[in-house]
Amino acid sequence: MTDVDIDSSIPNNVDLAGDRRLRRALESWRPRFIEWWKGLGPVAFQDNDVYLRTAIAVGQEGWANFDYIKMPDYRWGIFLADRDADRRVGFGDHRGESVWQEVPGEYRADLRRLVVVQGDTEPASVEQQRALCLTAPSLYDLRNLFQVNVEEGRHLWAMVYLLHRYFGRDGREEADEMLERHAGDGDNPRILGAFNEPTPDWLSFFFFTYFTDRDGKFQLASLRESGFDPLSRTCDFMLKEEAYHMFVGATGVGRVVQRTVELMQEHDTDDVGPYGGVDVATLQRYLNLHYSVSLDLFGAETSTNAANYYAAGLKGRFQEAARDDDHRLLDAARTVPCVTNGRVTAREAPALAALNETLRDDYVADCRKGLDRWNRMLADVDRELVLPHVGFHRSVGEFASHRLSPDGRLLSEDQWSAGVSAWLPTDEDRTHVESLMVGVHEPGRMAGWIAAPATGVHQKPVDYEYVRV
Ligand code: BYC
Repeated sequence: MTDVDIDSSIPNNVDLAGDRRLRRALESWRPRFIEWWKGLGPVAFQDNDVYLRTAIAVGQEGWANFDYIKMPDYRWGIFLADRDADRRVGFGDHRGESVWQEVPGEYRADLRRLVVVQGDTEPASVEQQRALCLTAPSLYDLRNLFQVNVEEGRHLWAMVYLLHRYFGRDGREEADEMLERHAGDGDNPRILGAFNEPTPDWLSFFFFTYFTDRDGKFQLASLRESGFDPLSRTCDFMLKEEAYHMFVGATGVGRVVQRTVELMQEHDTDDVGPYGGVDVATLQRYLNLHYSVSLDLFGAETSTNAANYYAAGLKGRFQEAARDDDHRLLDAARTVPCVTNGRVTAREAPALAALNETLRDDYVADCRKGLDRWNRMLADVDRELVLPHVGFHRSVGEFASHRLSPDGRLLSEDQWSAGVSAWLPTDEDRTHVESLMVGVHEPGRMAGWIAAPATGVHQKPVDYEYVRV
């Protein structure tokens, strides 16, 4: 077990007290983080008491504490999962060697890039979601939004710790730049596409936490396999918190679906908009948008970056150890989708080069599970939600230069223009969804477009005062 220093100005289990230079460097980054949080974090409720979970340890039992806290006072800490002294690199050219406790010189640039890309997404999502607190459908949801936000802040701390501790001066500069790029900024945007898209309403938020946070799950799980042990242990612990973020998305969309079904039955119509609901076609369009934007986050179908990361032992596959192969992939091949002679087809590619696609496949399978649950409710009204074709509305990789319909047909530009209003959120959809967004602040009460959750947080009732407003 690693000792936890919970009373330090930066709670940690990485012995900051024993490294004065590092502690002082992080302490000098802290005011800039707080300034960023106050300036670009939630636009309101910064002085209210919020019932939040705070990480305080890394063991199986009791790793978090629940209490009222004002968000700027949240104890953002640095926690790495416990070290396994016998851990070995599980894949690539170094398979079987002891994992590294310091950054190998030859992999420094690649590792730094991975840490920076990962880190950049965390504050980005907080920025994207900053105005949502004004229109939360309940106090329960408001609290969940803030929980997600403070933990994304902690995930930024996790990456900033790695940059400061292991990457010297350029690491410190990268840490500063995390607070200088901003989601959607014309001059200095966030690194990955999906993190520059606005999250203008709660329906978008739930789909974002379902689809985009799930990319986080798969990327973090791949980085957890890393031969660079501090990165692996950091991601291992981040995944604990990440699970809740996806729960917020899965149950959030599920509650909207439930309410839609209720309204359809009550009024005997598909068109629940006039009754203050979101109809299934609109849900499908929001799903199409967030799913396709999240698919882009896995990169191109074949990537020398991905092959190099794997060969070097920096980034593995999802659940690497459970795979029944040589974990080097030097001679392996697989097919990847492509467009040839006006047809969507597949081509063979080296498995090493196709690792982004392999991770995307795992992600797609995981996405289906939530849909199955939502569709069990929708079956009562004879409707269903579907995942669009992987080539629909893509901006990265093979499909970026083609137009595909959600069912995977190649389209001309004219056909696309004629169909797009059925496939992606329209201005009308957005106006309607926006009209439903009203803040509800009475404990236990829900806005009319969403059903109540089945249970509250941490054994508290649904009508608990999760935020003291
Ligand atoms: N937008 O070789 P390729 C999370 C760039 S989410 C813009 O295929 P690679 C979270 C790419 O950088 C998880 N650019 O790329 C969720 C490359 O540029 P260079 C975040 C893109 O490197 C919710 C070029 O295109 N973590 O935690 O194989 C809330 C060629 O592409 C995009 C990670 O992503 C894009 N979507 O794969 C909060 C893990 N895609 O090098 C948090 C770390 C690609 O030619 N990152 N490009 O200049 C990685 O492993 C890889 O960087 C990527 C890209 C998988 C993202």
